[in-house]
Amino acid sequence: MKKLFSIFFILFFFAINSISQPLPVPSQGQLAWQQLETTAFLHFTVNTFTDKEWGEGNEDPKIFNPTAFNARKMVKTLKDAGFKIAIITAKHHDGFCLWPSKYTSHSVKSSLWKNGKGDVVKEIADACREYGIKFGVYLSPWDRNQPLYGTDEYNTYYKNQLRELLTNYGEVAEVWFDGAKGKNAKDMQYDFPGFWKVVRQLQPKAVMFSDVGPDVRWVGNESGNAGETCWSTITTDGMAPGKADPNYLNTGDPDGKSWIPAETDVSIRPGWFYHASEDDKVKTGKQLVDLYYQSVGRNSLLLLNIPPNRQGVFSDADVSSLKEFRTILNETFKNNFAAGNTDKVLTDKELSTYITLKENEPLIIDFKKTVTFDRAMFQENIATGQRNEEALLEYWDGKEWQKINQFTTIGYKRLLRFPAVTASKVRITVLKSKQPVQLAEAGFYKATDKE
Ligand code: FUL
Repeated sequence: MKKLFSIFFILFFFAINSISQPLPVPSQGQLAWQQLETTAFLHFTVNTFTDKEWGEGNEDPKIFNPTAFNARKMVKTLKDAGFKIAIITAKHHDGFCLWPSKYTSHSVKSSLWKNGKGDVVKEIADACREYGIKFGVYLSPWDRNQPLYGTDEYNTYYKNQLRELLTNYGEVAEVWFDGAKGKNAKDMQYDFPGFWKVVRQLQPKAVMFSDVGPDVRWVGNESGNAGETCWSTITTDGMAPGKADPNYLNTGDPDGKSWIPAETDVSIRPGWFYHASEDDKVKTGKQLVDLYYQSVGRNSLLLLNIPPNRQGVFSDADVSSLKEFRTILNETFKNNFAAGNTDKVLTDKELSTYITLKENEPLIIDFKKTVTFDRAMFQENIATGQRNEEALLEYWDGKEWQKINQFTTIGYKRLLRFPAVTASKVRITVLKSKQPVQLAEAGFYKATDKE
């Protein structure tokens, strides 16, 4: 009887464990954000005029004087290059505000630019609306100018500034909370829960970035590299902005309790701010395309920084790299060989329509003719969570299946690059997954010669 009971108990234990646990899923806002793919950062402040990366906080506001500031021109360049948000450094670590804040005189209102009547944040926000891209703000918690810094009143000052930015400039799609702080900076306990509450109240649709969310997380480096394995889930227990393991953030955690996808921030130049000495170090269009594969192609989102120069526009080298970047992407992904040759849900560009793939039950895609391709793309219906852990892509050589690539996570998007293969069919096999994979999209492409 005792033995029977133990057997029953063991069977019961396995049965319970095989029932799938609910996976973390994205909010509507996170889901929409992920699909933006390419977003832009604009680092602009007194540093642009002092040639520094981190200002000291004691800069004379008069030095901020772009000679030909043109928000519309910059935003149009971003729009044409396919960027979906522009995030402006409303205030960087030096404390200088690009908008005329009521709470400090250390801002554009004390500058020579437009005789102190200008507002960079407003001009960027208006241009974004005009060209139909989203608008976001970066407001550095670390402030080297504000005398209140280090006291609890600074939290009030910071929230007041957030309120200005989130009430006076229309819809804000993303708010960036930077965890960076110098080693010798004063001690300061930031009221992050309070900051986040202000955002939720005033801009409920905005996603909030910090190292550890609450909505989107840092990818763990500034070189534009999401992990080859990249989960949109992490567990944030014991972590805070500025206090998280970059390696953990880079790959995420298959068993993470919260959906907090990775954002890959990287600059088109070595520095975040404009320096004339880096005019010949602007990444080429091809290098930007590599960044796209390493971020968007690894279940992340590319946040590319293009710093305005001292005139207040993008430099020519940056603009031509952006154009080359978009041309290459458009040409490479123009023609999907799977279109018309497979269940149409896989090429309808809808994440919510999918084919369910169980482990070791391959899906064959027959191109119905011989084609040559060197890029593959997969997407999961992430609305129900991220599921694929390991998959295999093969092609039919006329006699047997040959391996093209074995890879790990898919998530929102996985892009694979491999030496050109000529074949008439491929098959994809999920080898390991948290739950059956809802494969929403599949694509096979031949990269343009420009890539
Ligand atoms: C970092 C900052 O210290 C850099 O200056 C830059 O703003 C980058 C995006 O974040 O933490």
